[in-house]
Amino acid sequence: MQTTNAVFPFSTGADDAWVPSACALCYASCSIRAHRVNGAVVKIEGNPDSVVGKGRLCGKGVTGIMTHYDPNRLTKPLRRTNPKKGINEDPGWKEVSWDEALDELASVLKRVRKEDPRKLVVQRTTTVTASGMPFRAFSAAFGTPNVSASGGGIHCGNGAHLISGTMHASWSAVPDFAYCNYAMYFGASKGHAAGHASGSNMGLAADARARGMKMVVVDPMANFAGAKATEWVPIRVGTDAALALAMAHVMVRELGIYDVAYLQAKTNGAYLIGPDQRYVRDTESNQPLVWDKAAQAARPFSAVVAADMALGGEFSVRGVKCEPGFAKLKAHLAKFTPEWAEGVCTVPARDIRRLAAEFAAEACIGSTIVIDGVTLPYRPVAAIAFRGNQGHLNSNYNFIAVDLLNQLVGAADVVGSCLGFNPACKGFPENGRLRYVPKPDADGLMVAGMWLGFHYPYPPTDPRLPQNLGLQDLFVMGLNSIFLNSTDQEEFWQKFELPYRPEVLINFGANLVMAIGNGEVVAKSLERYKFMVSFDLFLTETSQFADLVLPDASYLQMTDSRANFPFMFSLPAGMGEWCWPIRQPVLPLDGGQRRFTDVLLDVADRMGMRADINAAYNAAMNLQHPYRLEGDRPYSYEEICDADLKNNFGAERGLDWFKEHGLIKWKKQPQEVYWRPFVDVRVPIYWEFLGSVWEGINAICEPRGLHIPKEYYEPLPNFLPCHSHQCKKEGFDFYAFYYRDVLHTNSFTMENPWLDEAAQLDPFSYTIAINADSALARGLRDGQNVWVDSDSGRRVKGRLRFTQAVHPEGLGIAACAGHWSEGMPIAKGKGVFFNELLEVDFDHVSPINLSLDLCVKVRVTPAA
Ligand SMILES: Nc1nc2c(c(=O)[nH]1)N[C@H]1C(S)=C(S)[C@@H](COP(=O)(O)OP(=O)(O)OC[C@H]3O[C@@H](n4cnc5c(=O)[nH]c(N)nc54)[C@H](O)[C@@H]3O)O[C@H]1N2
Ligand SMILES: Nc1nc2c(c(=O)[nH]1)N[C@H]1C(S)=C(S)[C@@H](COP(=O)(O)OP(=O)(O)OC[C@H]3O[C@@H](n4cnc5c(=O)[nH]c(N)nc54)[C@H](O)[C@@H]3O)O[C@H]1N2
Ligand code: SF4
Ligand SMILES: [Mo]
Repeated sequence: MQTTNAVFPFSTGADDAWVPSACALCYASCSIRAHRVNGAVVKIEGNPDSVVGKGRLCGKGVTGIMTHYDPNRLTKPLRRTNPKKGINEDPGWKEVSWDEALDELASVLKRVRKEDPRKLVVQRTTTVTASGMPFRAFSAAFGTPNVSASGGGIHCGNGAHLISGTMHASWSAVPDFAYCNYAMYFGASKGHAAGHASGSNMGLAADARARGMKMVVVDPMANFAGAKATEWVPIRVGTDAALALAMAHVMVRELGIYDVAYLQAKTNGAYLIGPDQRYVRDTESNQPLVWDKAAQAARPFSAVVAADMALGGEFSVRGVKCEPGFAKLKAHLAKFTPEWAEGVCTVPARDIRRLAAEFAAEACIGSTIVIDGVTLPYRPVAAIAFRGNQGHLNSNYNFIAVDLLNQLVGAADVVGSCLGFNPACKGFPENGRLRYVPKPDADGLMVAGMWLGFHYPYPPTDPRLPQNLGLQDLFVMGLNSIFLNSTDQEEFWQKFELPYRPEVLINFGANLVMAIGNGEVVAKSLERYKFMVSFDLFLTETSQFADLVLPDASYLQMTDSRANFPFMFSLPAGMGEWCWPIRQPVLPLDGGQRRFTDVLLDVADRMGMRADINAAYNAAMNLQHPYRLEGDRPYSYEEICDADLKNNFGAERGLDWFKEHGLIKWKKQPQEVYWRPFVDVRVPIYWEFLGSVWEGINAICEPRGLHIPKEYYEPLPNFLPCHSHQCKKEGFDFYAFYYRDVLHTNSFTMENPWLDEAAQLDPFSYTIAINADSALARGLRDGQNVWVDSDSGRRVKGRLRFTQAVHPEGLGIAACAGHWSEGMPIAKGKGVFFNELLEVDFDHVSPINLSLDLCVKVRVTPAA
């Protein structure tokens, strides 16, 4: 274990200090050092001591000064005087004191909590991870399950997190950059523009490319990852499953290359499947049976040596015909020929065959490598995906199909392969705290050791008549939900006899009017709240709907004991070090703003809820004696952070120690990073349990007149079309999609003048990327203003930018721009509001994981 050298705080008499802290311009929370001179921050750099960001900052991180000092920041609590709400409604803001504001808020919350705490909805931006712990504690103390994360999840994570969680026990997955030789990206920019552990991954990915790692990027646009790739594979939007399944077809059926030993030992590929698509189980132990080749008999999986488990063949058990899951998969793959896939995803069949052969060969099945004296499987290939692949109606299968490529060759959490983000940790060496590791359930399938979301990815809970506004307790494969903002929310709440309605919204930063879908649709959902309070930096489009706006402190004024929420969200995968950095105030409070963390505690006190919130922090932070918060003692947030740090790192390492050192780190072990061979868990290549999930959901839905299509819950992945693929309307011949700009975070940073200036110089940040040949064939001109019309009658205006780097049918729109709020004058009117084109209703989400469909078939016509 090693701590960092305490070089930062120094004084030259006048105020001149480098303060270690953490960026918050996006959720990657890179460690920073901020240079403060005479009370002003003059420079922000990456903290080279930290593993989180590895001393790097992206362009956004560098500009944080301008976000902090933005004269358009909110400085006083504001009270709405106009009771009418709407996008074009003037709220009639009037300044009020903090006391007035918090008294009103506390009295509203007290009433609602007494009536039914579930009437409170707590909504946070995904961008500021510091809000995770405090709002988790506040919601738990209050007693509401209705917690949500803006467009987070329904755009980015419902597919990605769920499947990565089930397969890699992790929020997300990346190539093991230090050893990977062949990485395939399916709609992810990890290490190039966005994604988790962004700063660290950019360095790791650049080094990997320099080392010779081949990078194949499957994307409708060669924007960031594609631009740096060895090969860009343009794909029709929303069809990743077709390509991945065809690659699996080639590997399994044409080349016969797959990792038999891995499939036997680490997947459910040997479990026997009956004609009802369910495991054939042992009558005594209820364990799934496998065919024991040595004993020539069906036996419970835990009683058989992996190498003796049959992956093929037909067997009869108690008179029931059955086959191993892998045999089912192999048969299922027959129809996904490269020729078929070409027609769906537009990637030529010969390229699909070549990519599959390259991936299979580069996997080096059977090989090992020694790392730090430990012999480990070596599979230097990875197929990864993120937001782009899964933000669709067919989200679930898209993600499963891509990860299947890793599973087939055993490239899962071993050297060089697809790695989860730190799913196993032996704990802090001095005291073993923070230990977590995946474990098997009764069927031998993996349950993640630690999880960040609302529910564990696996096993799913039993669907029930929903009590949550988002209906995730019915649609149990969904993490975040559209029903908080959808056009059909009331219809669904009535259908499922939801016994209450939302009344109060606490919003932290989230700009949901822009982040989720069509602005008017989301606005309507906000109008129905009786009371809304918004903690914000600016008067965003969303905060304009609040009754009360509370001016927050900026990240340069914050204390956060877990800058890397909950402590590994932004820690790069792969060998290296564990690292726990904090965030601390570089600047004091000024201008009438307060830290939301303190405000939440103040509100809890005013409501008489202190004992509950102390208890909730004890649970959320897993505080143990003697650091447990006691009774209703009025701790400050700094005291809670101090307890959190001492609880994990010992009495001598409290907040003061961390303020001086910035972080603590210790070495990762190969058994942690490459945990898969050491942990006896399996993952599904045959998703047997989805059948029961469907039955449970459908049993509740069908009697209420809602049919849930079973084809989304099949045990083996398929390609299912999005609405866009079925649109045959004349003139609607482009698939509009969005992608992240390296210069901007979601809808947040367009207000930053440095980033805005850079984005204006960038050819694509604020324009609509269109394939030059396709555009010319339709008589369109580069630089022309156009209308983009969706097939359901929504429209948005923007300026075309010609390029060869976008699929001939693709229309690429960067970021989440097109602001209209007067409260963000720099951002106002810049860029294109893609989400205006999106419907927000059940018909436009994945019926299994509630991911919103983010591809739209559009017509492009010249505008005046
Ligand atoms: N077109 C398009 N739509 C998207 C996306 C996209 O890339 N393009 N991304 C999607 C995804 S995956 C996600 S997760 C969502 C994200 O959507 P949001 O969670 O709404 O995130 P942002 O748009 O980044 O907005 C961050 C907000 O937090 C506020 N904020 C920043 N720092 C602080 C702070 O310290 N305190 C307080 N109180 N507020 C702060 C800012 O004012 C800003 O309004 O958007 C989704 N929607
Ligand atoms: N710079 C920056 N960094 C960020 C953020 C940000 O806004 N800006 N937001 C943060 C958040 S909240 C998230 S969720 C992550 C998201 O990080 P990413 O997953 O990297 O996000 P995107 O750029 O939206 O999508 C990745 C790629 O998918 C492509 N794509 C779109 N549709 C499809 C498709 O159907 N198939 C395929 N194969 N590709 C497709 C896009 O062109 C894009 O290149 O980034 C985080 N980091
Ligand atoms: S990647 Fe995100 S957290 Fe890191 S420097 Fe850039 S904006 Fe800040
Ligand atoms: Mo996201």
